[in-house]
Amino acid sequence: MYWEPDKECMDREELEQLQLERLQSTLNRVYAHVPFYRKKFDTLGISPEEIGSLSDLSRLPFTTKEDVRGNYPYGLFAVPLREVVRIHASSGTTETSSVVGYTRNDIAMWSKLVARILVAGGVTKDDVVQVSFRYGLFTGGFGLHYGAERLGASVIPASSGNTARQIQIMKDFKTTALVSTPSYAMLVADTIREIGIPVSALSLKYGLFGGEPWSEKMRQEIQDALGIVATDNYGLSEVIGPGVSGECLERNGLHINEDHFLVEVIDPKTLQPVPPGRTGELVITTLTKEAFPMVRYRTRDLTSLREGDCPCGRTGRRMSRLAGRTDEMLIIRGMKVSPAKIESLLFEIEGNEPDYRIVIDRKGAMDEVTVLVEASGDAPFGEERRHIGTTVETIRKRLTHELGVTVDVKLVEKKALETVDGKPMRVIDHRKL
Ligand code: DLL
Repeated sequence: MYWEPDKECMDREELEQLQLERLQSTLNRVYAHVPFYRKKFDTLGISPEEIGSLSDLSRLPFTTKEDVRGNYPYGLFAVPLREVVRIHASSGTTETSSVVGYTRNDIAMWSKLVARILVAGGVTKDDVVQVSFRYGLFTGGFGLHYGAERLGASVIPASSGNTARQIQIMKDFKTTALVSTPSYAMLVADTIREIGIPVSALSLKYGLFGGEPWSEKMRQEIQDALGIVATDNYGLSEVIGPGVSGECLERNGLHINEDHFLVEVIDPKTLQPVPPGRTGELVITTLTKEAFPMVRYRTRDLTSLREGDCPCGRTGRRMSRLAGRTDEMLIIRGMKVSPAKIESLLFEIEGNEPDYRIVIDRKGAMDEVTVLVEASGDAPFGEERRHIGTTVETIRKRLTHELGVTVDVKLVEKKALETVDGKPMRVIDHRKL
């Protein structure tokens, strides 16, 4: 089953011709409307007209997360705000987040690509789809919602949280497909077990999960506990949100929507392309986006391109499930949290940099974050005990507010945080992902 068979099963040569045309129009668009790109191209002495083949792409500069942040909030938009009908942002509420915009055409295209992914994962218009991604600035909720609606399924915008109620809805409304982060699906599975509802009382058939890494073992657990077929789908705000790639029911790699995204996999050190099958950093160029086009965006996500055809008949190349990231970005309950951000917040609060450690645990299905902060002699941590409670509370509130995830803060004795080879262990992740 396909959503757009003519596009999803396109002949390779025809696809590459389409990609080239779309690449050229994207380059013209950014050169004309985004000073950041124009400056970069001019500095390198490249004009969009010179890009005459897909292999010329490697002459263009990369775009990084820092570039996006540096242009906060609207600097990389290629259309005036009056043409933007939706704004999303990656995790974080300050200038450290990426703000992205969509025109009406972008929303239509996005919905279509998400519909493709839902269909690849087994969903049809006869399904009742419960979207348990957060609705808000995060692209997960609205992205999947619009895609499922476009497909014609009956969509329940459950959003995340209140799991017992979600399960009640699932049972009463006869939900057939659950769409969420894999960790939320685990929580649903655990809660069902706790409440004592037999899986046979539910109508679930499919689960479409993404937004964070998850293992094959976790897939197996979710499938067994919920009696569903679970597929993985991938995307990121800077490129569009969900809808970049997704598994079909064969579950042997994620089909990339290559008529809308040009992908490269590079060695993050040499920045040279790596051959298919080899793991490297995924780099994406958008081909049809109007409001927020991206040229050679370094995703920091590690994957490899798969060789060979997929029995499902789709010709879009497949990428392997993610093998991690090149940076230290932590994904906690689907929220992206950077240790560097925690460090700079501690610095801001304290005026000097305390020793700290970030500890992540998974209790049941939920991620829990604790920041251990070392008391120092001169900073407020070292002051009398009565001040300590206030300091800890200040840090806890500030981190929770800025990071968008609840953080527990504990003060530890001076020099209590042991080191390895003299190096601090900043992050300890006890989750087995
Ligand atoms: O997480 C978009 C999304 C929402 C994708 C819902 C799929 C489903 P961001 O918040 O910008 O956007 O985070 C993007 O999340 O660079 C990856 O590191 C990670 N990520 C997303 N999907 C997967 C996945 C959304 N299937 C960042 N497996 C990306 C592993 C994933 N990591």
